[in-house]
Amino acid sequence: MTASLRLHYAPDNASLIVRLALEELGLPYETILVDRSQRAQQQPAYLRLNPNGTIPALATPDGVIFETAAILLWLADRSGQLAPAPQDPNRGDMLKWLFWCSNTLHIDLRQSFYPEKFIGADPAHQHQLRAVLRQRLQSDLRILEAALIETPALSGQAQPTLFDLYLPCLMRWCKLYAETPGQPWFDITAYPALYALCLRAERRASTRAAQQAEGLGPTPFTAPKLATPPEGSAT
Ligand SMILES: N[C@@H](CCC(=O)N[C@@H](CS)C(=O)NCC(=O)O)C(=O)O
Repeated sequence: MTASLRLHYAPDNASLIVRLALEELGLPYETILVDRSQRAQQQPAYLRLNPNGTIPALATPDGVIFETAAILLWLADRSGQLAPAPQDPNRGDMLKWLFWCSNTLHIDLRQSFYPEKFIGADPAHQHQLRAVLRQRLQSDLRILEAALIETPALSGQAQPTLFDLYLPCLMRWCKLYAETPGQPWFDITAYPALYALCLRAERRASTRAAQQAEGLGPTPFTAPKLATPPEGSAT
């Protein structure tokens, strides 16, 4: 039988967050590799799915959904899991932090991964942008840590929320891709609530499935190493 959900993914890309959600929900799905070594995300076949050329895209019976946060919200609403329902008093907190993760933290990270897309090819300009982003990311992390302390329901102890899936991946990428060689600035243990959330994530079966499928290594969120995936490449 063909699964009705098809995740267009590349290892250790934002599609990892969606994989974790699909695993957590126990939904059957297929994965289709977007071969970044061939820049498949910019080829016409993929651009027909997601005209932005960004990974992930999730093909569903309702059509293709792109944007990680939109996919997470769609899955949460359809399943009745991972997030408060529309009438729940906690819904507003979930929405505001989900949009913040996607519009602020994820975007600040994305700019530090691909400075050339935002400031051009000049290495001096890129260096300057990265320095600004480092400050921004440190501020983002302080804001996020405070939010997790002030609003504990954002994270689920027994039942994970979508933040328990989204945030560990963002923390992984802070360490792996937002630091410049020889200039470490990110220490997850400086943010105890975020650290605890990442430790919980590493104990879940959904993480084990993703570790295996994408070669994420033994401590993918608290002490990440570059992925060694069985297929495809992260960049
Ligand atoms: N706003 C997008 C961002 C996704 C994103 O940054 N994807 C990266 C991989 S982690 C990507 O597609 N990079 C390839 C490229 O930009 O060419 C989302 O939330 O889905």
